[in-house]
Formats: sequence, C-alpha cells, structure tokens
Amino acid sequence: MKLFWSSRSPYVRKVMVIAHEVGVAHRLTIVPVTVKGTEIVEQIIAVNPFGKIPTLLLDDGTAIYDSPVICEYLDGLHAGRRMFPAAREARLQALQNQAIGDAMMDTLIVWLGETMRAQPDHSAPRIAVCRHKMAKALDRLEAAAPVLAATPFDIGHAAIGTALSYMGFRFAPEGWRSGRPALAAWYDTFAARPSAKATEFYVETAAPVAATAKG
Ligand SMILES: N[C@@H](CCC(=O)N[C@@H](CS)C(=O)NCC(=O)O)C(=O)O
Repeated sequence: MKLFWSSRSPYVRKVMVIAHEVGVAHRLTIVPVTVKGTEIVEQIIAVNPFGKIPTLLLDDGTAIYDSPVICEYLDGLHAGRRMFPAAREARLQALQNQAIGDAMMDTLIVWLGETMRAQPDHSAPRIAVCRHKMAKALDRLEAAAPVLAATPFDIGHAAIGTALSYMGFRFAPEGWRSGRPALAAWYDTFAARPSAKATEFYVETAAPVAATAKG
C-alpha cells in the first residue's frame, strides 16, 4: 500500500506513529508529495477528491482518508494491543483525545498559513484567535496530563503528542512548555518512544524522491 506523505504534515506523522506502534510501517510505500492548498496535485486528487495528505492507497486501488480513518485501518492489520480500544469508555476517551490533537493541528495549520501570508493580507486577529485557542487547549492538557500518563498509549496519545511536537517544530518561540510542567513531562515520554523518534518532522532540502519506509 502507498501512503501520500510529507515530512512536515502533522496528520501524516500521526499516521506514521501509529504505523510504527502497530508494526506495519514496513508495509507502507512512502510517496513524498508537496501540497500547498493553492495547487491541484493530480496524483492525489485522482484518488481523493480533497487532494489532502495523508491518503492511503491500497493495492486494490481503494483510497482511505483522512488520518483518523487511516489510523483505524492500520490498527486492524495487526494482532497486538489496539490503538483504538474496544471498550466503550476507553474508546470514547481515545477518540476525544484524537479530536483534541487533530483540532490543535488544524489550528496550527491555520496559524502557520496566516504567518506565511504577505502583509497586509495576513490577519493579525486570526493569529490572535489561533494563539488563544492553543493556549486554552494546552492548559486543558496540562490538567489532563496525569491521565495521559496513567493510561496505555493509544490513538489519542499519538494525536496529542504529534500536535505538541508540531507546535515545537513550527512555533518554537511560543514556548508551549512554559508553565505546563506535567504536560511537558508527559510529552518527553512521547518523544522518547521509538515510533516518535522514527517519524520526526523535518524540512526537505531536495526535491521529493519516492522511498520505502523502514518499519
Ligand atoms: N483532516 C485531515 C487533514 C489533512 C490535511 O489538511 N492535510 C494537509 C497537509 S498538513 C493538506 O493535505 N493540505 C492540502 C490541501 O488542503 O489542499 C486529516 O486528518 O487527514
């Protein structure tokens, strides 16, 4: 199966974290792509009308998106402990945490887009709203950090860890750790996992070349 991929996409990284956690990363053929939202990437639109990454393309031509659906699909390919818990309470908690992590990513992507927009088009009010939403989310996660630390790693942990990592990658000067020691300590345990180490963000310096992921 092929995964349309970028080293800078938080949603892609969440999928890759899950792929490593469940031991299927070696089965993914990585197809590096650049998506800007201002250009049509025919290769992806041909299988996903929204042209977004991640998109997973199975060998039979079936396309799977978006990242929550891809993660759940990958979680069905192994016999180990599930990243999407089966028990109702645990599943709801995991899905809620995934929604929080994904919403943080959505907010950071909007924020990044605004900062990249040339003045005077760039919207200071929109940036202020994004910063405020992130501060609220981070404060909430600081309070929830003991629960994150006490529960087995699942899709919610993967999403929140990836979102925090993206905040550091794109907005390091914001210093999200400051005043949030419990969340920072939990994040360090996420960053130390082999699945996180194998999937760190980076900015490509050369043109994308197709490669196969090592699991
Ligand atoms: N909800 C989607 C979001 C995916 C997404 O927005 N990906 C961005 C890259 S980080 C993208 O493909 N943007 C290109 C576009 O919107 O045309 C998911 O979870 O997979």
